[in-house]
Amino acid sequence: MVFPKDKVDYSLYLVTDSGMQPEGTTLYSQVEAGLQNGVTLVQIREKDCETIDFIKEGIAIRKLCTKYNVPLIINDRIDVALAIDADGVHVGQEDMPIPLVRKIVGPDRIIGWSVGKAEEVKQLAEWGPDYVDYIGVGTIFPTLTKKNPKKSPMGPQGAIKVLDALETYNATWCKTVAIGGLHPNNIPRVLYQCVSSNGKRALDGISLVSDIMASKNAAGSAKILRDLINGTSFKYVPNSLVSTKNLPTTNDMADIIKTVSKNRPLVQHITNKVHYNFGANVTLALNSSPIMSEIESEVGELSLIPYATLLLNTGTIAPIDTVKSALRAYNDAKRPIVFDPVGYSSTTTRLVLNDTCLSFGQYACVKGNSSEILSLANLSTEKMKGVDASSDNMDLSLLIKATKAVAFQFKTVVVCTGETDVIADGTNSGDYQLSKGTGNIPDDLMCVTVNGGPIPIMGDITASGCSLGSTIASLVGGSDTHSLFYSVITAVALYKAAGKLASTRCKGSGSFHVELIDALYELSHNVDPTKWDVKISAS
Ligand code: 3NM
Ligand code: MG
Repeated sequence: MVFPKDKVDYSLYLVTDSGMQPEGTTLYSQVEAGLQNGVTLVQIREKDCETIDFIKEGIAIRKLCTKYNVPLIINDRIDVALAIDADGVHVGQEDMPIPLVRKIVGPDRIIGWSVGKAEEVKQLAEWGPDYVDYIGVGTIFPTLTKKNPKKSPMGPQGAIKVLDALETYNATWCKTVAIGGLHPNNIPRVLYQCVSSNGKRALDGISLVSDIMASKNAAGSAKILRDLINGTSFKYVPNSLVSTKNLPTTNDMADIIKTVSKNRPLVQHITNKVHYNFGANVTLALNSSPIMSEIESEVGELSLIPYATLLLNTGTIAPIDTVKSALRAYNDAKRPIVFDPVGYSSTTTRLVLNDTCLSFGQYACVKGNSSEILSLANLSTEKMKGVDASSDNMDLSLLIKATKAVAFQFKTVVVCTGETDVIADGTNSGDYQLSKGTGNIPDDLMCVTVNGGPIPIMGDITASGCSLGSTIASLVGGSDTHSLFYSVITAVALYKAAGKLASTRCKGSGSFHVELIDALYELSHNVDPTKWDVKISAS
């Protein structure tokens, strides 16, 4: 009797790889340590092994899995799976075609399939519920485990596309596990972000090799993974991720600015050269401390300084390894990261670079102009139609739709800048859960607009948009007692109010530069948001 398909728990799926286990352990002892500490499914994966050795190992692990009542899957070798009476097989795109696999293994055994692209889901749906029972979705992140990798890492965003395809084709029977480069530092983020765009489906589990197989303490490693997978709340900023209503009061906003002045956050800028001096002065005007550092070896220390915050602006980019280290350091320290994907997809280089940044970090806030946010939301063609065919009002509704879509996808607060700024909260209170999704859709997200009328001179100075990034970073980093959404709204409103004030005082673009810093200084030292000339509305 094989393990009943409907009883399979995909949550923590251990795939073996002989040869990586540390001295003093065996493949068997590593698998047993996993099974004793929360592994719910085991796959034996042997790529260079004599059949006789595969069979011997298979029989031993078969007994072990039976003892712990956990199903056993065999990678690729259908003959071995049948010979040792495994509960299922796992095959890749270039292995035996699924209909033939099903013909051989019969209706009851589990069949798993490796899926690396959303397009592959169509085939799975055409075969229908009697063929593929689950898919391994990957490669998510780079891994040294898979020799000769044929796929480049897809990141959480690639996995979301696969989940979306399963929803599109209504493949409700098919379970999903993510695989590739998964470790405790990224698993909560992957589980949190990987939700289909209709909110109905999340991953059913995490599949991995080295985190357990190569561990000197496999029991301890499995326990850590189990706890993360059982978790329901991902905390990546000191601020609350719960906002009870759309709009902060003027008291909330005043309190946020005063708290920032008290805490004086360190704002590390990894930014473009044009923004260096202005961004540092804007940060200082807000009672915060700028540091313009791109030194990889110090990001760890900087991220541990109380109230440290990272602004990552991709206008001119630091070495990608520095960026990845900084993202890792600030995420590990649970300190906020604000991302400004400059020229998001204007060239292929920028697209790859920005997507890499997006796939390697969890952001507190993503801030972009309308074309950046529309591209991120994959709505830029619609935008062109909109510009041709419709009123400004229609345009704003498209921007709101795009802002919400990006916020939902990256589970972050998104700011889309323009004459009317749009801010949407996609953080879902930091909640995550296997399988279930969020239960809402992007259109349901809390969203506000901030309007102060046109300030055309903003476009006549350089780095004015980048410095909104500095302002957001200062406020989210310094205001730990308030929600992330409120802190971002306050930053956007403060910056707009200062822009308005400066535009009435300046003589031209040169003095506007100076007046803007003066106005930010004034509004954050003499705090009274009731006097700001901006309108914040729920939308
Ligand atoms: N399959 P680790 S990635 C076995 O992308 C395997 O289909 C992959 O190992 C795929 O957890 C992978 O050590 C290796 O990164 C995963
Ligand atoms: Mg294979």
